[in-house]
Amino acid sequence: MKLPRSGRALAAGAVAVATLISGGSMAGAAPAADTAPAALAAPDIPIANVKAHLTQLQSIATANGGNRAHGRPGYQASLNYVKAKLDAAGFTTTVQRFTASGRTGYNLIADWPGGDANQVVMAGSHLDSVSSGPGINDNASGSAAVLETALAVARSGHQPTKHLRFAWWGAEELGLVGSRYYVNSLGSAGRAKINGYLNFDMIGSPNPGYFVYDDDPTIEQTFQEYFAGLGISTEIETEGDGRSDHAPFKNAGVPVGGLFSGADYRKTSAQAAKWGGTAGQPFDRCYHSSCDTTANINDTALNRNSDAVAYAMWELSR
Ligand code: DTR
Ligand code: ZN
Ligand code: ZN
Repeated sequence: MKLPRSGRALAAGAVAVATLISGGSMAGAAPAADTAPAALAAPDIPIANVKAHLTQLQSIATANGGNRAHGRPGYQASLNYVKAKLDAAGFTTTVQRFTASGRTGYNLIADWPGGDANQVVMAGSHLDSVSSGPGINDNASGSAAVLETALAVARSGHQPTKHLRFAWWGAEELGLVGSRYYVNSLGSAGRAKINGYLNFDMIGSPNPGYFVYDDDPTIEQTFQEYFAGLGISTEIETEGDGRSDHAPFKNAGVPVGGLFSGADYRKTSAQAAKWGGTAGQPFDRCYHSSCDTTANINDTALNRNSDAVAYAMWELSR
């Protein structure tokens, strides 16, 4: 985890304060659990773990007709994989059923026990692929990053002030069907409890850009702080208003944000100069294609964006 310098100093200072309060040694002995505040800094999200999820989701697609699409066995197997990890880690999981295009679809919701139920911070990604391919960048990348962030919460025993909820949506590729079904099912009282929804759809593009949604200024600023700490200049995401699962939340008045590494638009020379990669080529030339496999991922972008997911969830749920 490469925290922004300010974040590192804060985290170090806070740990020092916690250690001194609890009488621990600055030598790194963990302060007594009953006195230590919740960890102030998000942990590193191991890219090896995120990639291991991609490998599993690729295997699932390969074993199920080459895709993980809505209404197909590959989607159900993908959901079962993610759910099993979360159940084993202590999350309260719920599978929400809906119908789209005559087939049954499913959302997976995972609540981390604790925190203020009236202040919910959510991270979500669509888990379905198109029928033409395994959908590893679109969107196993987001699904794996959100899963590994949830598992990092469990590993650390993190207990933030606000309540943490994670979601994997079905039938996004059919028109945001699963996320819209969820937002509608919440009702106005349920929607009012959601402080923010963070969306991650395509965050490992092979010719990556670093785009931040500009819908809610606080969420946007949180992501920009993280990338500033890495010395990365981001751009506002302009390709997707309404094109992913944040849209139903935004339309219902919930503050939203998220990250995007690019799809079928082409990288400009100016973008290649600051981000690397190839100008004149799409950010993801395998968008919605059979070549969207585990070979269609830029590890650096996936690593940075996965760490940004954790940074934002920790910062926004304090
Ligand atoms: N609609 C998404 C891909 C996508 C295209 N533009 C954006 C912008 C922001 C997020 C996602 C997207 C899909 O095909 O799943
Ligand atoms: Zn797609
Ligand atoms: Zn997508």
